Amino acid sequence: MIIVCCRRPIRLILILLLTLSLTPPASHAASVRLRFANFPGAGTFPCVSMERWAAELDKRLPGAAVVETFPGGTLLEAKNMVRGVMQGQADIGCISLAYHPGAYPFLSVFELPLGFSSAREASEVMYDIFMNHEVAETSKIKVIALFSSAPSQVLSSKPLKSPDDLKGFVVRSSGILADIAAALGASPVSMPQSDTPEALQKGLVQGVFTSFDVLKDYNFAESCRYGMVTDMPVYPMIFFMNLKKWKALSPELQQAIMDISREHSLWTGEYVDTHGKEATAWAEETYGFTLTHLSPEQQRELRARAETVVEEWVKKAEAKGIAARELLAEVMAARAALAR
Ligand code: DTR
Repeated sequence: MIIVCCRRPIRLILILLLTLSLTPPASHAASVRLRFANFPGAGTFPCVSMERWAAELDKRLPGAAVVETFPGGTLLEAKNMVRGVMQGQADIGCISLAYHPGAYPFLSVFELPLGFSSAREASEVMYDIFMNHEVAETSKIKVIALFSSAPSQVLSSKPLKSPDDLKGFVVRSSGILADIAAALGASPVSMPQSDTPEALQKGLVQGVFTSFDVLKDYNFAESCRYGMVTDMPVYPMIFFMNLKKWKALSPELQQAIMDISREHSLWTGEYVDTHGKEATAWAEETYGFTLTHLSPEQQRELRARAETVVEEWVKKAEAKGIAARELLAEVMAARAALAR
């Protein structure tokens, strides 16, 4: 505290100088510690995105936050991520919405076969539509980024030559993607991506329904030497914050977080698109990974089978109070506008 009753100005100056020298630099004084939990391993795209988010925030507002990152489920795992962040064990978390069937009736529209050709495109549509709506299902958390994986393909430990080979094929998938796998004739087993390496190793599943990045990042190419290009839906994901922690942040820090939010979401989509291509080339070189490309007719047939899940989604979403048909139309229009 500054003493204002000093008689001599020199003493006042000395006290002022002393006070200033004892006060740490502004950026340190204001530094907030943010613990960011993520469920997959450090090299996977959600974790690359997490590290980049921390770096971008520091560029935007240097020293305002110290972000401690916890990849690989070291602080929270896929299944307890939402509860853990809401209870304050971490300040920020990452989830793949498909691991929580029924919990995100609005955002689950992005798990449907809507023809997204890339994660970049899906992330942009998802981000803009989410930000334009009051979304009830996320009212108890603060969403700070939204993005998706790239379109889903089948990675397999046995050769798959045609859609008929998918019959009875035991494949890891989650959420609506699991329903789609079933509609394609496969036998889906739901589990988070982070549990899949063990399931593949133990032979509990014969393959994975996901994007190509994991061929390299989880070394799935070692056991999955074959792939089928199915171009099925993306998996939507979010970064989200504990709401109380969010509200306690300074307006400047809140602003900085939202300033980087859209650009970072789109960056993540673009990153996983590019990385998926690199991972495929790497798998071909390293393990002789081979891809089956379907004929246009076979692709149409698969798409038609996959689309049978849409009506079911509409019913479920409407039962949860979502204007499902309007939302679907809005997503399709936004996708078409981007593709133009
Ligand atoms: N398969 C989806 C999304 C996904 C794609 N690559 C990764 C890597 C790490 C975690 C998730 C994903 C999923 O399981 O969520």
